[in-house]
Amino acid sequence: MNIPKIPLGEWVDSFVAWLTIALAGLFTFITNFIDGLLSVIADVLSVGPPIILILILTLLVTYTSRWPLGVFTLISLLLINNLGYWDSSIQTIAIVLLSGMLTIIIGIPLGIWCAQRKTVQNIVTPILDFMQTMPAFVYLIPSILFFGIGVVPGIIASFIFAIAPTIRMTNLGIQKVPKDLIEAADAFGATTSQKLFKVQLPLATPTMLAGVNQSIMLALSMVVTASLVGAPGLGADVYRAVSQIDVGQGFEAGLSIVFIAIILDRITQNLRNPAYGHAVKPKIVFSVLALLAVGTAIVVTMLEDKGAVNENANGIGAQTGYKIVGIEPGAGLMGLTMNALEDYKLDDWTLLEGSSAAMVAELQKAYTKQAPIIITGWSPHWMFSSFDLKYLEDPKGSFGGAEDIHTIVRKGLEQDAPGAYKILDQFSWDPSDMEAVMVDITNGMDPTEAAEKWIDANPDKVSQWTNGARSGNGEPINLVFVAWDTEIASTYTIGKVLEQKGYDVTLSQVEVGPMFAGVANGSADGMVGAWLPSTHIEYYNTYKNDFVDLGRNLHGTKNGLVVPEYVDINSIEDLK
Ligand code: PBE
Repeated sequence: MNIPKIPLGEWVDSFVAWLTIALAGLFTFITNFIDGLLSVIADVLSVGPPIILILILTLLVTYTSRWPLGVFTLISLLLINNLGYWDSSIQTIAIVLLSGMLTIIIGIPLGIWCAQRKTVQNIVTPILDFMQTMPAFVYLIPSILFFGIGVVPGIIASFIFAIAPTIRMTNLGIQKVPKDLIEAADAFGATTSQKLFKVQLPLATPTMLAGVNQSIMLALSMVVTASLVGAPGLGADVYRAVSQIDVGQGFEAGLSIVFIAIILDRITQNLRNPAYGHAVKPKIVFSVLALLAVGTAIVVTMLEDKGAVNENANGIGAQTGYKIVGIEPGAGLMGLTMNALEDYKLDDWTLLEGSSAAMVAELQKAYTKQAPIIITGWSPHWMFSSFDLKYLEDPKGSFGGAEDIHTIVRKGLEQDAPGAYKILDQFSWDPSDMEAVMVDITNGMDPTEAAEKWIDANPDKVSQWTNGARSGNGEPINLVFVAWDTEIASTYTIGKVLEQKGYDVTLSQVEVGPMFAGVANGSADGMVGAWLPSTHIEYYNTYKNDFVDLGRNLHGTKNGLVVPEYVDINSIEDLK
C-alpha cells in the first residue's frame, strides 16, 4: 500500500505554534496568576521556623486520623527536616495544594454539570479517558511553549493529569443519589438548585471527596515529571539524583515524597469524618485553619510589597526575576554556573533546573518578545547562528577556558571489536563540522539524515577515521549520549560511520551520570561527549579507572552565561 504518512505531527505543531501566538496574552496572565498564587502559598507555609508547620500538620492529622498517625506525622516531618529536605517539601506541598485547589474549583462544577446533562457527560467522558491515558510527559511539551519553564507548566500538566477522578466521582456521587429521595424533593416542589444543594451534594460528598483525594495523589505522583521542565521541590531532588546517579539522595528525597503522600492522603480521606470530630466540631477546626491561612497570606503579601519598593526596579535582576535559565541538573555547565554564582557573590540569583530543550524554548520565546533573559550556554551550538547572542565576560574565570571533547570507551572493546575501537579512536573533527550537522537537525532534518548528509559531503575526513580499521560483521555497538545538541550531532555521525563499516549500532539516550557509569560498567560500548578538562571532571574522576579515554575528538568548546545582544549587560559582574 502506498498511502503517504499523514502529517499529524506537523498539524499539531502548527496548531500549537498558532495558539502560542494567538493566546500569548492569556498564557502570560495564567502564568503570572499561578506563579503569584504559588509563591503566596509557599510563603504562608514557610512562615516562621519549620517546627510551627510541623506541629500544625501533626495536630491536623491527629484530629482527622487519630493519634498514632499524628505521632507518625511528627516523626516523619522531623526526619524530613533533619535530612535537609524541608524547603523542597514545602515547594512540593504548595504545588500539590495548588493543583488540588484548581482540580476542585474546575472539576466539581464540571462533574455536577455532567450529572445533570447526559450530552455533557457523553462529551466529557472520552476527553477524560484521553487525558488520563495520554502519557503525562506529552503535556509538558506544549506547556513549556505556553507557560515557559518553571513551575507553571508543571502545575498545568499535573492538573490535566489529575482532574479526571474529581469529575468522574462527582458525577457518580450525584447519580447514585436514590431516585425516591429526588422524587420526594420534587413532590415538595424543590427547585433544581434546592435539590442540588440540599439533597444531591450532601449525599454525594463522600464520593466526591474520594475523587478529590485521588486527584491530589495523582498530582503528587507528577512532581518528578514536572521537575523536567523546572518545577522545584522534591521532584527536582529526585531528578537530580537520577542524573548524577546519587543513590543516597534519591532515596532520601523519595522517602520524603512517601511521607508527604501518606500525610496528605490521611488528611483528605478523613476530612469528612474526623476521628476526634465529636470532641471539637469540624466546622470550628477548619474555620480556625482557614482564618490562620488567610491571615498569614495577607500579612505575607503586605510585607512583600514593602520589600519590592526598595529593589532596583530597572536592574537586570528585577527584569529577569533573578533567574538564570539552566539545563539538566547533572550537566557540568550547571555545576560551573553554581560555582560562578559563588565566585561573584550572586546570592540573590537562582539557577533554574530543567532541560536543554526547555532552555532553548524559553530563549526562543524571550527573543521574539525582546524580553531580557539569561541562559547557561555553550558552543558549538546552533543558537548562536539563529539568534544574536553574546557570552557575558567572566573575569574570574569560573567557567574555565576553551575545552576539548573526548571519546571514551569501555574496557575490552579493543579486543571485542577492534575495528570499531579504531574508528572511535580516530574520530576527530572541528567545531564547524559539528555545527553543520547541528544546523540541519535544528532546521527539521532527521539526525540520521543530517549525519548521512555530512558524511557524503566529507569523504576525506571520514576516510581518515576509518583508515586501517577492520570492517565489522554485524557486531553490536552501543553508544550512549545525552540529548544535548552537540552530542546528538556527534553521536549520530560517528554511529552512522560505524554502521556503514558493518557494525550493528544502537544509540541510547541517557542522563549525564548514567552516560559515564554505563561506559564504566561495560553496559555501553562508548560515548563521544566527555567535556574536559573542567565541565565533566567530577564524573571523569569518579569513573576514570574503569574506562579507556581515547583522547579528544574536538577542540575549542566554550561554556558560560549567555544573553541576547539586546540585553544591556556585558559581564557577569553586571549581575550584582
Ligand atoms: N553541555 C553540552 C554539557 C556538555 C555538553 C555544555 C551542556 C554539560 O554541561 O555537561
